[in-house]
Amino acid sequence: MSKTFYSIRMRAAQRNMEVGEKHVSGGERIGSKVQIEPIVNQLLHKASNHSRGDADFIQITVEKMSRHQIQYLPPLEITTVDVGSIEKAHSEARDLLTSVGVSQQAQNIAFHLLNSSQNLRGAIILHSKTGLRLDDRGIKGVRVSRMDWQDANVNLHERVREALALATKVANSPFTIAELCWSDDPDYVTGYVSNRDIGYVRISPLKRAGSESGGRVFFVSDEVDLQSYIHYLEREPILIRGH
Ligand code: PML
Repeated sequence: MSKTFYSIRMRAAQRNMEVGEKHVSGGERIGSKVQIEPIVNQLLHKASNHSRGDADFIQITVEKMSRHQIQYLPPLEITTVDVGSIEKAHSEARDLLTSVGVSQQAQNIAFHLLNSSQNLRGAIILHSKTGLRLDDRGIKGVRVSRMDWQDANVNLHERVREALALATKVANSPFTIAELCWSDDPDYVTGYVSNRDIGYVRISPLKRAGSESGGRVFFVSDEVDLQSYIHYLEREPILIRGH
């Protein structure tokens, strides 16, 4: 009999009657039955200790999955580029995006969106040439879900571990040209550009400390089948193995 796995995910927010909901934190894990409790505790801890503020709404979902559905992937290769200024970091990120075929126009739109978004729960999908936004999810965006490391003890900082698993899943789709991300956490200024050829290139500082702007943009090819792309990102389980 095959082992059962569970998707365990968390979302935390502040609820403000006047301005609506402020996204605080999210988390994605996959585990076996005995791992559910420690994973729920870890996600609860993450939701309750975030520099975007105190959550007054925390939702944790535990959902059974079949092992047969799981696809296993090796992680993208990590490189780190530490430059002295935000200007140089943006220029480095733009050079990488250009090298993989993202147009200047799409880059301009992506940088503008990430600089001005302070409340994006999921990712924005942009056409890599025209820069047109293709998803219709508004500030909710598309939340990449159902991915984790096979070995929870992988020797990486929690934030890098989570972002690398997500970037590896995104890069694995044939429709992804590249991803650009920086955190909306005011205490964290490192971000990355990634895809299957360049790997996961960490770049710092992509924003000024104290800013709550940030999020993720996925640049996609002309051939994208949006429905199956979003289904893959949101629903198809991926475990990352080896590092
Ligand atoms: C996030 O935490 O919201 C995204 C983190 C991106 C960068 C992670 C890293 O340092 O590699």
